[in-house]
Amino acid sequence: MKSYFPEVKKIKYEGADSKNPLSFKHYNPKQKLLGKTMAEHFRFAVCYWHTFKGLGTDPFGGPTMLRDYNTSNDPMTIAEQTMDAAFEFFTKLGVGFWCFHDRDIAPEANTLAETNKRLDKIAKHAKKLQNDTGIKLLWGTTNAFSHRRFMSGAGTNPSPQVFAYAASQIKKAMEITKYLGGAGYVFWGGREGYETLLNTDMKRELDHLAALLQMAVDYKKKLRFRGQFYIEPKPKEPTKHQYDFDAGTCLAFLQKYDLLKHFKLNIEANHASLAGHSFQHELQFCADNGILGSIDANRGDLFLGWDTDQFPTDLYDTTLAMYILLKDGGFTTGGLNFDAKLRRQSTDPVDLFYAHIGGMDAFARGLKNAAKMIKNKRFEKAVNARYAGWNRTLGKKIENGKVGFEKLEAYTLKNGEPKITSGRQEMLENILNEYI
Ligand code: XLS
Ligand code: NI
Ligand code: NI
Repeated sequence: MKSYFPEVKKIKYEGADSKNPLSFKHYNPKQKLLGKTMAEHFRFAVCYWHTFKGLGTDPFGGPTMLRDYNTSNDPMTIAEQTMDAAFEFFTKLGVGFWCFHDRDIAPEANTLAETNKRLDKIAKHAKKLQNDTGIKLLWGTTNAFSHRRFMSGAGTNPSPQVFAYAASQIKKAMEITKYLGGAGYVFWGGREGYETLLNTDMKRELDHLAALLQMAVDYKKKLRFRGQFYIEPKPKEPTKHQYDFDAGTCLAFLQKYDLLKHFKLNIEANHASLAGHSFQHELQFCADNGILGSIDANRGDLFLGWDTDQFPTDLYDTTLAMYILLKDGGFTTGGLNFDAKLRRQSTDPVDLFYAHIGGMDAFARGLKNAAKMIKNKRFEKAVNARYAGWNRTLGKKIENGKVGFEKLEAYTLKNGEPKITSGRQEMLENILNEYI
């Protein structure tokens, strides 16, 4: 088979002293920490859309990245060659998983029936490559946002005909995901949101979105697809108000429409920051509510207000994310998907390797740091000490509902001014630096 990355051999772990940029310095898939290998902890996945279909375009210019697999005049030849290149890349990088949108792997044809035929053909090819390489599908999803028919949303579109089209597309994407043994299926509400209330019935749109998800739940049962469903929050872009704003908004939506038992969340770092939250905040919120499912790893830019989807390199972020994930028990069906893209000027195929190696090493360092933080219990002890009052008489009575306003007033009148205790933030930040 033709090689699309001939200059790269299988990436190996060479240790922190290696000067080889095409090696892992920290990600050692076989190294065990807290009872699991690094590979088991992360379940790393490569995304198909940015990595193989994103070629450096931005609103001001076309592709900058020329790829050998992208040169044919026939769209299905391109699709097959891209799939070959993708599996060569996954294998050389040494990840266990991949993720895709239906429209990433096979281009749309003139009718839905023709498009579905193309999908079947390419899925067959993908299945063979999965079998040959042992690489698995972390999750599949639907692109119901790029085509012009979806300009006003998919499930939240004012037109029931567009709703029907979206439903048909999701049905097929779920079937393909099941066929490829996907461990999950993601719903990212591409254009589920609005620009102006002058033309929008928000309540009705949200009812429709819930109806679409309920249909997906029903069909999942019928299909006997056992993968986990995820919703991926994002506050804005492409629309001004996206309905899946953040983890809290998604939780309320799922509760309101009685869908909570069928979904977990897929938390993306850059979406968290767009919502005005830290990545860690969103992860902790999910952990606290039992809905932490999977992660889209990337990062934004402090000075840019959109989803820049850069590769993660910040060790504070990776350390704190892994700390929360480990304390939550780690991934089950989920994994760590690099929903990240090369910068427009990183034009060479080899740049894809540098980017992913950097992300995997940054997370490996985060994992090692977090494992130490968990073993040493310094933060755990500090938090426990801060809340210790809740384990004593007064705190217990409040937590157990044994007292009300009158008894608390009597207590306060008797005991006077509460004792003030320092939060010790700077000291704790200094301790965190000892681990980084
Ligand atoms: C876009 C989203 C998208 C989802 C999958 O901002 O991150 O890539 O992960 O549809
Ligand atoms: Ni994403
Ligand atoms: Ni994104």
